[in-house]
Amino acid sequence: MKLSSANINVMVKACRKAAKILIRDFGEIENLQVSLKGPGDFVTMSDKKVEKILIDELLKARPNYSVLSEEIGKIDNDEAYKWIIDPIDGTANFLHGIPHFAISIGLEKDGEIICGIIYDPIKDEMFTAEKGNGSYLNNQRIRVSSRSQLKDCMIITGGPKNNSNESELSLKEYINFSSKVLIPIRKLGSASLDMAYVAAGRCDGFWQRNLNYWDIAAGIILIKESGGFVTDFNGKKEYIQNKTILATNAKINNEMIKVLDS
Ligand code: 2AM
Ligand code: CA
Repeated sequence: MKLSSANINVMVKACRKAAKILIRDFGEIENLQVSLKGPGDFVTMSDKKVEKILIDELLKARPNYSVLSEEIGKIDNDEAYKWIIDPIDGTANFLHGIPHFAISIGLEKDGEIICGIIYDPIKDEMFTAEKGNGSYLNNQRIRVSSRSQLKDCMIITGGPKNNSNESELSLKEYINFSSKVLIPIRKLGSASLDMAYVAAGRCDGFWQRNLNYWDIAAGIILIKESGGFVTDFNGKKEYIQNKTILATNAKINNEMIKVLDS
């Protein structure tokens, strides 16, 4: 059992409150699939409702902190601290009634992520991490896997979106990785959960292009605090500017960079 900081407690509380709405709305999706209009507008509403609860709760506890969130964008307050929020990560899964999506919240201080939580409300899996204090799944310590040979690894990715001008590159990377691993590459549809799964040792490596900061903010600290590496495709720390992210168990980092470079 770990001791959580006040900030993690604030994040968990906000997340659990918002998750109640998310679970209730997910239960409605099945009915809407068969309706003529489909669940599109309903999901957009859901996304906004969840975001509002999260921001209201987080700012109630920390009124001076700034916010960056997928739907509303930026709220500028305190210079040092910023909540980075993705209310539903894995929106397409949610819309199709597939129970694999998450709420993701990161806390940045002076440009560095210091806390993160990723919550899968359907499986009731709460991933939390804090700088210097390790990564946890439902209060149990988690660590990255120890596999050191890429061929034995479970590798995951996401994208490309059909309007991406880097589709060809992404598909080439997919082909290259596919020829190196025995288990076919997984695409689970939620970047934050992909990173949480690497942190928990369920998967060994994750790469993706064109993600936004809110997709990866919480995942970054989870990976670091579970003993993994997070870099861009060049092995540098410019994953936000370069919009390429590689998260691994550390052991296969160099091998994955070589494949991305080939
Ligand atoms: P979302 O559900 O919040 O939109 C699917 O591959 C994952 O990538 C999801 O986490 C999805 O987040 C995210 N994603 C967001 N923007 C993307 C983009 N431009 N290209 C690929 N994936 C994107
Ligand atoms: Ca997202």
